[in-house]
Amino acid sequence: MAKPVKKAEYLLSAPDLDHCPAGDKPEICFAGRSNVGKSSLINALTRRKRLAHTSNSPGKTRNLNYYVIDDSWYLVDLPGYGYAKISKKEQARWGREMKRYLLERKTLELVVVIVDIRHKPSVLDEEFMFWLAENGIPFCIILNKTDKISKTRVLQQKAAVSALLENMNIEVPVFTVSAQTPETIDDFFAFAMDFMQDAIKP
Ligand SMILES: Nc1nc2c(ncn2[C@@H]2O[C@H](COP(=O)(O)OP(=O)(O)O)[C@@H](O)[C@H]2O)c(=O)[nH]1
Ligand SMILES: [Mg+2]
Repeated sequence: MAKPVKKAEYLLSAPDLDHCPAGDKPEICFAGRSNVGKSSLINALTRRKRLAHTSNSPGKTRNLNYYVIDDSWYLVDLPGYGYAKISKKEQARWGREMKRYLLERKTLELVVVIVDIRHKPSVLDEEFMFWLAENGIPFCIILNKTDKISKTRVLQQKAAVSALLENMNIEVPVFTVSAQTPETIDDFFAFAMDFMQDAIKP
């Protein structure tokens, strides 16, 4: 099992790739629609209550928020996509900035696409997964908020997402978790640490 996170600190908030920290450490980013629980999962993973700001009003996080974990890697909270209440123009600008970050950030090791397990992935989610695969960007999927549905339903939803991925010819791990129960994130964390192992300098 991966060692639990010992130290987690907020570093900075970057409006775009040019304002990200020097690429001196490997990083993992959390992506997904607004309100799926990206910030809550960062708190759960680091066992901190309020490291990342969670919110009931979606679309608030406009920047890439950087956290330094155990002085050795960055965890990045990306702005949520598909938030209807901002203009099309602004959404398009974000889309471009995010794609630039995802394509050009050399130290980005893994993208974590987070989906609310209660709903089937939206067209935006599907397009995003397809785009990542097409561009050879390593990613995995977290289906969050399992506490909101029955165990049977969790399995059904996971199977549905696996079928969707198979249809797109995409082979990536799918984890089912709840930010309310941090232990459910352990499998994902072990996978992520394993994935970054070679990039992390002791
Ligand atoms: N029940 C439950 N609520 C969650 C879970 N994860 C997040 N939430 C709630 O969903 C809302 C959005 O979470 P947040 O982390 O801000 O989502 P973000 O916009 O993706 O960063 C907040 O009210 C959280 O408390 C979960 O696993 N279970
Ligand atoms: Mg957030």
